[in-house]
Amino acid sequence: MAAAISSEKIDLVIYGPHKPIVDNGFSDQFVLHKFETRGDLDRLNPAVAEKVRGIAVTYNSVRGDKAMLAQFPKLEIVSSFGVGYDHIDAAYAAEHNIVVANTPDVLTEEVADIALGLLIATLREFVKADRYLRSGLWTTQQFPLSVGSLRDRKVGMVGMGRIGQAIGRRLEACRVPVVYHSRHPAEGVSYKHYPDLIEMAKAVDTLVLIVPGGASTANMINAEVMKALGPRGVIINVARGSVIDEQALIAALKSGTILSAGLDVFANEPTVPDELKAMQNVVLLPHIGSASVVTRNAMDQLVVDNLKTWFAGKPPLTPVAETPAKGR
Ligand code: A2R
Repeated sequence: MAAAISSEKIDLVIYGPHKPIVDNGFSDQFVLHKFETRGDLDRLNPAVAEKVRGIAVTYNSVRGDKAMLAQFPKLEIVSSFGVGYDHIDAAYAAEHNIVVANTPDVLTEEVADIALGLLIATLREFVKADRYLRSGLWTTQQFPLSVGSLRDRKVGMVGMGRIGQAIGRRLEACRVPVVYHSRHPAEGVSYKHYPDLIEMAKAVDTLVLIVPGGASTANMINAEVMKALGPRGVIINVARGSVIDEQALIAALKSGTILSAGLDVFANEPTVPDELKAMQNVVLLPHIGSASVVTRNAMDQLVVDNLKTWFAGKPPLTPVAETPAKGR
């Protein structure tokens, strides 16, 4: 596929919520067609679809599924916001010679911060304590001692990639022992590797989830894993809601099969089950792992830069594994 270094205009679709860095990031060599929702996109003029060569997906609330991608016969690249790209059909893209790029690395430390913060907040009951103070109860009695503590814990990481390793570094600084489960041992990582998730769950009391979403990890944290983790068990999820069997989690939290959970992601965002919202032994965050101004700006910029780099005739900066953009 030849690069387009010419005066010819390049038609791009900007799909998803408005982002100033994306909206204003392209020179007049590009013609931008903006669609915030699937409903907007369904009104796309077929004559425009014929010309589109690149798509920026600005948030994972919109999906680059097969039906969406198939509308664009000349599509070369989809540049997607976020490190997870389970909302993009990368297998379809690979089959049709379309490159998919995501935004890894620039969010690694931010998400790792949230994971450690959520773990400590869950164990030491920050949110409950804050409510306690605001309600005026502190003036009459001390806040009850927390059952949970980081001091006597052993963490089993589920996923030991870029973000998993950044979380591991933080746990080491806290002097917490770390082991991990993934399909293959991670290169250059000295923590003990468990090829079997149940075996690891039996050996630890805390799981921190940081694997991709999608079919291969769907509901991998199920009732059996929670039972293996046991009544001191704490689960922290900064991966994808689909990784946990949410109904099994609710049942395990209610019955005391595990102690507590800290969740930044949910199966059906932004809807969160009322049963979870009613529980005292969970901390619930509205998917804010990477959600600081500085990190979100860096992610938006990388969405733009992947497209610009591609249309300058170079490989994208951060293609996903399924579409490595070889030979460019
Ligand atoms: O399984 P491996 O050897 O490919 O290790 C990867 C692991 N992983 C899995 N572990 C168990 N069962 C699976 N089916 C499975 N699929 C992947 O997850 C690796 O250790 C880790 C992914 O690491 P990275 O690709 O470096 O991703 P990063 O940047 O750490 O982000 C992880 C996820 C994103 O995909 C978003 O969903 C979320 O964090 O924000």
